[in-house]
Amino acid sequence: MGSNFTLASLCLMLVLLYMGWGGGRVDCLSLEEDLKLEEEFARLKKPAVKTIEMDYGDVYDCVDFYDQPAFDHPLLKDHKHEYHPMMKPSSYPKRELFPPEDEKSGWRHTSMRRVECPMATVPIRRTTKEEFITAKTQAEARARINGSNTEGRHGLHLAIVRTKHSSGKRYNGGGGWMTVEDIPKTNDNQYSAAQMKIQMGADTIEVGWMINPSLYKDKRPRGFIYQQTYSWACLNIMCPGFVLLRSDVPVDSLMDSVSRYGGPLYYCKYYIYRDNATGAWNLGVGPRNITIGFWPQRLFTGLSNRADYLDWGGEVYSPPTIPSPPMGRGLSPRGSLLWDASFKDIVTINESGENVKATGTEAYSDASDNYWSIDQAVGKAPDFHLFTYGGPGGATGW
Ligand SMILES: *[C@@H]1O[C@H](CO)[C@@H](O)[C@H](O)[C@H]1NC(C)=O
Ligand SMILES: *[C@@H]1O[C@H](CO)[C@@H](O)[C@H](O)[C@H]1NC(C)=O
Ligand SMILES: *[C@@H]1O[C@H](CO)[C@@H](O)[C@H](O)[C@H]1NC(C)=O
Ligand SMILES: CC(=O)N[C@H]1CO[C@H](CO)[C@@H](O)[C@@H]1O
Repeated sequence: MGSNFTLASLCLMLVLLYMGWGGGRVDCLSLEEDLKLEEEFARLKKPAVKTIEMDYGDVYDCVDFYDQPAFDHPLLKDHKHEYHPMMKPSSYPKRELFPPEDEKSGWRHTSMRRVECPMATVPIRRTTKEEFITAKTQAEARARINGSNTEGRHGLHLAIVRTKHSSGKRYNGGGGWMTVEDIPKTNDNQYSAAQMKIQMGADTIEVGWMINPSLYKDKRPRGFIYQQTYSWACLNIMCPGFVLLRSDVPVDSLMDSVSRYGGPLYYCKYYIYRDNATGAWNLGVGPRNITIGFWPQRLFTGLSNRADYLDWGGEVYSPPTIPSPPMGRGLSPRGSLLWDASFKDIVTINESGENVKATGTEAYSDASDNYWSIDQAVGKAPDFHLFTYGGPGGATGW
């Protein structure tokens, strides 16, 4: 459809996407809403210094650091010269707990595809308007839930390990290793993901990988980020806020290797930590925790300080009338690293900025006929705090 995408086709698409959301709430976009969407989509187009086509089909525009979408944010646009592409976190969390990669243990780090953009530019994946609408619809469903409370109209389900609100603890972030899985039964308009989330009040940051055929036109896992504040909720960098730093690591990298039954297991590592000097939330990925960017403190009200909630685990989305997709390995977990999708070495960063194994957590699923998580709690090296999760899916309704 591309540029001759009409109002009528947009309406039809939204009716299809929102089908069953009842009450005639979102039957069709008003002209005003369509103009707003058109404007948001147009704003994402940035002048490219160079364009790179990947062998698997994704196209990246290398955009000058100062032209990136982050700086369209009303709270950032007058401050962009406080930021520069060579920025580094002012400090890192203390007490490295992460085990070194160990071939003998049967798990390996998945490779994340790099993009060779020139220095001082950042890679931004080109999206079509249909992909933009898909991502927006999914982000809006995501924004309807608060923490792990999925009550209400959404089509989103979780099987996670979470911190308890009642603990009263405050966190400077968290991290963990998550297996990367192949989930071929994820259909159009659905996604199946593994994620880590931090939250305070309405502000949420989520990172991980997802299989999302309508967004990526294939069923391969890619990294993702999600941000939610009182004014925005979006996937990746489809709304302003996240400042990309690296010219070679996009937020939505393709992950080449997926885990197999009986091994080898492929993991990716994610890390979100609050910079003590600037209040920004840094995103680190990979075995050497490369900082790929950050969310500046100015964006947030809740997360302008520390987080009070974290969770890790599987997340799926489906329009509520369509049975939800499988999660993890697509079977109920047995509590075995070889047979289940898993997270290992989940950590929180405590108030003094030190990595600690996540303690006082609980397993939770909102659709306990379809998805489960088994929290094996705090253990020894090399897995530390481990849990497994997954399920065949098939949930419909809210
Ligand atoms: C989300 O839930 C938490 C804990 O129950 C609560 O403190 C917070 O205000 C809620 N946030 C929103 C936006 O409803
Ligand atoms: C953070 O963790 C370290 C290491 O376990 C501990 O020594 C320190 O007291 C903790 N800080 C807080 C505020 O709990
Ligand atoms: C933040 O920095 C201050 C001053 O350098 C230091 O005293 C404090 O321990 C740091 N806090 C964290 C969480 O790193
Ligand atoms: C946990 C953590 O952040 N570890 C390392 C991340 O990378 C920096 C820079 O390479 C190290 O100094 C940290 O120890």
